[in-house]
Amino acid sequence: MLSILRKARLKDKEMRILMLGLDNAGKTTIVKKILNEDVNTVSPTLGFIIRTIDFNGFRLNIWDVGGQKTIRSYWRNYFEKTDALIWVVDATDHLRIDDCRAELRGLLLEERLSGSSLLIFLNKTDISGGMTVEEVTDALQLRQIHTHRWTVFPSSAMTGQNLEPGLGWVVKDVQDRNFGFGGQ
Ligand code: G3D
Repeated sequence: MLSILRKARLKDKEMRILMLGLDNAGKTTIVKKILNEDVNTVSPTLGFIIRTIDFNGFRLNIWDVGGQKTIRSYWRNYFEKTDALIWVVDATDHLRIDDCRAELRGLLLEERLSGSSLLIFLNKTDISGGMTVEEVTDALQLRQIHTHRWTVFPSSAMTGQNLEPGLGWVVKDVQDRNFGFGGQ
């Protein structure tokens, strides 16, 4: 049933994308950069923000939900009908990478997210000394994920590096999953 609804929505050229990650990873800044807004004026997201982006012929409804520890238990309220999960990792946050792995692992066990594509933005790569894609792939044990199609894009919300290619991957993967290769 859910998959029928999902396909109907895709026919309407709409996708629902949930953007999650630990607080301070850069979620809100990424959305602002994609929308060409000033990235120097972000304040922590306490609730959630929904932003709509027209991209590659699709209307992407991106739900940016705050990541502070105290509000992570509310994430589950946003899972319904999610086409893709964008998990944002702060490449410079070595200290919380285990926390980051645990939160991601918990999310992937959620049944309501089972049909979603997983894009990982390894963000803040404009800052030197951050973790590499290889290091984060190991630290988050991504190769053990067989329940979701996933990929990692190194990104920067400051320079805009890889933000559009990342969204491009999401849109294509959601289409392919729902309609088979070359979906329409
Ligand atoms: P969140 O929505 O995940 O909680 P924010 O994170 O978007 O609020 O970003 C948290 C801080 O990281 C912000 O700095 C923001 O400017 C910074 N930031 C986000 N993405 C990048 C990036 O790619 N590169 C760099 N260098 N900084 C980034 P402040 O100083 O406002 O806390």
